Amino acid sequence: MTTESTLALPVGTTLDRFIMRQQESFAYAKGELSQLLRDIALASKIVGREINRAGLTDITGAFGRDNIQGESQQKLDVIANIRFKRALINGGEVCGILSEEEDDIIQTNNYNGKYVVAIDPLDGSSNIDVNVSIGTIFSIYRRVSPIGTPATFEDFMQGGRRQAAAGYILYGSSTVMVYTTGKGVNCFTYENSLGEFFFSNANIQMPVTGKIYSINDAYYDEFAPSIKSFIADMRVSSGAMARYIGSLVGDFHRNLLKGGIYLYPPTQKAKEGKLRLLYECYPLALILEQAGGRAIDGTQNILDIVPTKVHQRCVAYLGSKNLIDDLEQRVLNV
Ligand code: AHM
Ligand code: MG
Repeated sequence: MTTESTLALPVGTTLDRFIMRQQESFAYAKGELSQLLRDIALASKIVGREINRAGLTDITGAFGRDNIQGESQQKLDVIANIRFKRALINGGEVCGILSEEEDDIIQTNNYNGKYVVAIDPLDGSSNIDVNVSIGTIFSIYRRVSPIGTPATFEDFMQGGRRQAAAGYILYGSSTVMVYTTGKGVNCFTYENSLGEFFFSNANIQMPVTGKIYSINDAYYDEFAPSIKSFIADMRVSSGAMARYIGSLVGDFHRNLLKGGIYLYPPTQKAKEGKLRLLYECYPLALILEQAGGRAIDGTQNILDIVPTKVHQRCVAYLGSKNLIDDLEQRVLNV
């Protein structure tokens, strides 16, 4: 569903104006969420600039420390984390942040901030040093803790359906920001010389089916028979294409526009899946639902998963409706 004011906005409208106009369609909106989205866009411009000149400065490679997930942090992971935190703290709308890069909830000391943000500041770490697309993924909630107090664990444990907004930034052949506030999915493309995001794809609808499947084939032997049979059938279907960048945002964005499915089943190493629920799967699941696609963990809609941990992992099948319906039948009928 897209509001009339959104529909009336032409391609080429700046992100700031779009956000302002969209705000008018929410009764009683005071502009805090709008400001928060602008803060995220600002940080993404700064991170995008750092990424673009990464090879010229000493910011590629490992930082020399592991994050909470036991994964090696890259220097750009750390820089992106600092940039997003700074923008969100200075912006003042957020009382707490959950970042993939930090163990605990980050208190911003903005006790009057009405929102919390869960974020993967730079996703696709293995692609950072080789000029391949990477991204930022974010999820926004209205806090449930009282205004005037620090953010709480419960603020982040509300579940996917209570997201106030969700989105991602893809630093690819061009930089795009895609987000939803629950009224459709819109995409904005960054114009480098002007330093602005411009409205480029209105009310994105995912094709109901597709030819693309995206999965790390190296784990094939570890997959359950239902997943293997799905992949086997995809391979022999007419026009099928395997496409896997290894950057979730890039794989997701391509499939969103062209139709297809992204799969990260359980593996021996990642028995609960690899992707993170709060700042990878929930936001992409909301975008999919808004765009007519589906996101499941095999047995349920990802948005219905009840969270228990801030860095919880999740099995993820994200894609076009018909492909997910097919996969779901196979998984459920074993
Ligand atoms: P990260 O958050 O450490 O970057 O890991 C998430 C990434 C996703 O972007 C990508 O889809 C997936 O991990 C790739 O995993 P694998 O290399 O196991 O295929
Ligand atoms: Mg990630």
